[in-house]
Amino acid sequence: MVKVRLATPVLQENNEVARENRERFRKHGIFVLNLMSSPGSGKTSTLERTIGHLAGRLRMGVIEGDIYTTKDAERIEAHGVPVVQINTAGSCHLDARMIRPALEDFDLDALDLLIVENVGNLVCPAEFDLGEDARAAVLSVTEGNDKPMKYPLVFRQSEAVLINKVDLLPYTDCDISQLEKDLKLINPELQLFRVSARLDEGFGPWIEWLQKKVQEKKRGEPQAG
Ligand SMILES: Nc1nc2c(ncn2[C@@H]2O[C@H](COP(=O)(O)OP(=O)(O)OP(=O)(O)O)[C@@H](O)[C@H]2O)c(=O)[nH]1
Ligand SMILES: [Mg+2]
Repeated sequence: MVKVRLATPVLQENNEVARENRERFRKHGIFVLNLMSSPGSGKTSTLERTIGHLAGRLRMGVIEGDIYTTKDAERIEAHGVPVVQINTAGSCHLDARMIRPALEDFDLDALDLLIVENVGNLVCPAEFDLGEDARAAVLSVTEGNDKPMKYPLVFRQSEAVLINKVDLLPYTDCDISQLEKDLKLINPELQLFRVSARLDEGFGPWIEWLQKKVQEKKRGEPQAG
């Protein structure tokens, strides 16, 4: 019988640091969202629209996870929001140990909401707790209807899914009702939001959901994440 132990210590250590991060967020009353998706679904684009809608309503910060570049962080910085870039130097996901030092660059007392854009990947990020309160996924209608069933973990662990690029629906073979049914089969609790970051459409309910989460966190109500 072959014993395989490799992954356990890595994940165990990650979970310990994630607990420390979570405690730190609790002390400061910050709601933290881990945003995940495959490359190009529209994490940064939906984040930019979210920043626009929340301006003057919530104090927001962003952590950008990217393998090598600072391109996404530059896009966020242009909106005047505090942003910290983490380059994972080849790793396909963020982990809790990468988040911990990045927090030193924020004034945590000046934040209500921290959104972490994870590395574009539909598999690896789902394995690593960062200390967040909730996870959300972006899924664009151009990716194919089979993606929820093929990559269920990220959707099972998310509380919300932004179904993005709905402006492109006429040009795809996406059956959005079936896509939503499949997502609900994987996770009946999922909140689904149809949006177009390109057209800035459909963001109202998403913004309400985020604001509700932030208020719950401020009141010290338990978060599912
Ligand atoms: N038509 C259309 N294009 C979009 C929409 N949202 C994003 N895009 C485009 O999709 C491409 C990828 O968007 P990003 O926001 O950079 O995607 P991302 O998930 O952050 O990508 P990575 O960080 O590389 O994983 C860009 O060319 C966007 O302009 C949308 O709602 N409609
Ligand atoms: Mg991005």
